[in-house]
Amino acid sequence: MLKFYHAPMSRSGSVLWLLEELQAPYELEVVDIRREGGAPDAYRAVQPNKKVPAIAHDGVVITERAAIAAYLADAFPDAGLAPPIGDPRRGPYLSWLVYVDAVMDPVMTAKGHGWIYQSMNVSYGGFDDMVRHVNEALAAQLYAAGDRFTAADTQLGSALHWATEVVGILEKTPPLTAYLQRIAARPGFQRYMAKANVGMEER
Ligand SMILES: N[C@@H](CCC(=O)N[C@@H](CS)C(=O)NCC(=O)O)C(=O)O
Repeated sequence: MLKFYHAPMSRSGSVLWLLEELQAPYELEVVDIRREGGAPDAYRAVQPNKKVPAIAHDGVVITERAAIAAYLADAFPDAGLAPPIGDPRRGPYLSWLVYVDAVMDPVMTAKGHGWIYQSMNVSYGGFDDMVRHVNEALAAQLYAAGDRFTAADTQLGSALHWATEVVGILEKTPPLTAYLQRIAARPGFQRYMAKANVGMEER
């Protein structure tokens, strides 16, 4: 049994997309993170900071998007979204899967808020370095970890979709445009988009 704690228009969208790619059966619970005071305190038993996403798989709770993505892709290997241990693509796959949350997310948040900082003073570095790295990677290969779509792409694709299409803080260069078109053509992405507003009507 797989339970997915989600809020529409939030970072949990990347996990919703991954679940649709995996075609794993799941039960979706909407968490109202936008009510005054945030999610109910009882939700801390699932996510200590009252954030989404979270999953509970056969009674075990997993939090943090990167961990959830890695966990789910391994838990449902038939979908082929995680290079297995021993596969040379596993290293780049894990690097990208984590880079999105450890570097891209804070860097783009800082950019969005106009925060000024010295990139060498923070673990996540600077915006321009991130932009260069992402563009060079996607100019050289079709997907985050090479020539095949993986769970690193639900991470990377979500971040790029948000940054270019939703908030417009990232320039849509030719490599980024081509990548976004590739992922938008995926049936899993289209199933995700069809469900993207689930929970909005409850507000
Ligand atoms: N590090 C967390 C971040 C998740 C996160 O920032 N979630 C936001 C939604 S975009 C949230 O739930 N915010 C509600 C709150 O802080 O009360 C992860 O990667 O899972």
